[in-house]
Amino acid sequence: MITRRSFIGAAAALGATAVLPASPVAAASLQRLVAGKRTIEVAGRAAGVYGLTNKTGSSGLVLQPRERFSVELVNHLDQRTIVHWHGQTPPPDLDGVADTGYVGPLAAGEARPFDFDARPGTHWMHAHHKFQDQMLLTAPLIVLGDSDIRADLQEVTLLLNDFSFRHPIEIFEGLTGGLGMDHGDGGHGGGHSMHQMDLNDVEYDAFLANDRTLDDPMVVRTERNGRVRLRIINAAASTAFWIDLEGHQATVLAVDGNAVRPVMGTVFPLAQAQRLDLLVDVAAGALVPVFARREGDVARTGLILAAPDVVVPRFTGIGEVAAPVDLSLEVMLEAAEPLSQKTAAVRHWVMLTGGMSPYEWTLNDRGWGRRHRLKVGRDQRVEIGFRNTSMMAHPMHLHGHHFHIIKVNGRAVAGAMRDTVLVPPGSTVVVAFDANNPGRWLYHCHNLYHMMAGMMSEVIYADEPGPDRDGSA
Ligand SMILES: [Cu+2]
Repeated sequence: MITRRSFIGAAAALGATAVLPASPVAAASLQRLVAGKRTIEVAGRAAGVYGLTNKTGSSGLVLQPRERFSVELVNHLDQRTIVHWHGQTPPPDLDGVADTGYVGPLAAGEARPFDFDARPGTHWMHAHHKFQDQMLLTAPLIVLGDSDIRADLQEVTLLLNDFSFRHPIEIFEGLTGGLGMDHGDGGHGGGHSMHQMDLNDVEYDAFLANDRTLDDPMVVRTERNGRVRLRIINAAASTAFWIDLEGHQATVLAVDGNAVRPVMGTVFPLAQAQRLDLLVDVAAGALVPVFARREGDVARTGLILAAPDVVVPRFTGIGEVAAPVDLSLEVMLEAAEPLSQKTAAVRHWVMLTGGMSPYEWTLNDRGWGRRHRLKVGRDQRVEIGFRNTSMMAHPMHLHGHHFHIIKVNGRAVAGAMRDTVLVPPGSTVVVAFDANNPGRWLYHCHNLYHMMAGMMSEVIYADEPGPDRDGSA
């Protein structure tokens, strides 16, 4: 029997061999990652979805300590795509987006190399093209560090998705007016019941945890008195969850791939695109359900951590109504490696604006076509204040950087380092970062439907020689 310890050791050795070639992009060293179609079963029904599959046939990538991100992305879809390496900080032309104009999307059948220094932590990858996220073109991107190897915890990754049998374009048209909002028949699609107003735009058919629903969940057998590093990724297109361990204590180790000072808890908010690393002890005879409860709804998904020999009961995807996801965890977090104390050289305010009817979501009242770019200077300390004057929460993501949360609703906080922060209705969050990755970078709401309805703009470095085109591909 191969122990986990020896498996990780062997994998690390392979990784070290694989990165030996020193040339920037040596074809032989590239890992192949295929964006393609696949079929999963959801509630007893076959569902045609997309996926990102590595050479071993599993989803996404796990990189060993100090291994480069050296990937050949291959597009096996019958349409164009491009994949963003969410949480990584590569040069702007390798960010996996087409909207900034450095590169176009990959044509059907095209392969493209990506090679850069990997940033450790729990990250993920997802399409940044049209509505392909909603088709499950999402996968984990775990970059291990030396401390992970030393800690020798049992590694478990949990990728969360929202799922509909309807095509996302149909969902979007339902939201933007193709269908009325008052088809109150409890059916699927853009119409929504009153109690969900302003929390959830979309009616889904299921919520998935590693592609499975809670009536047939993944059961992870832990070691005797096992210690698990649970890496949770909210890859859902438009759903925020509460991670709920049903009263079992866990310790927050990291958020968005950045270590924090340990915080204990039993429930944790997780907005779209955010990651949460938990240390979970599974005592002898224990069973720890890891539920992801949709905010404002009874729906839930998740996986089960079970000690050896424990009988696992059946679960259902219906629980109690969950509260709106909030900043209760955010104000308790403190980065293990915060930004230095420094006065900002430039401050920008961004109002999160727009609404449901018409379905238009904007930044400072401007959609993508009329966007105001935020200008920054190389090596400047930058502060951005997000003030949400709309009726829905917006998880705001900045590409190419990680930022420090320094103020929540007017109160200074020590704050975590993140790449995505939730800004609930009526709230203000100020983030700070050092402008150390020159280029033009997207920042946007990570609710896919809000982004596609206009809630996206750019941070652009002064004197950046990059292309100056509109980006409408
Ligand atoms: Cu939004």
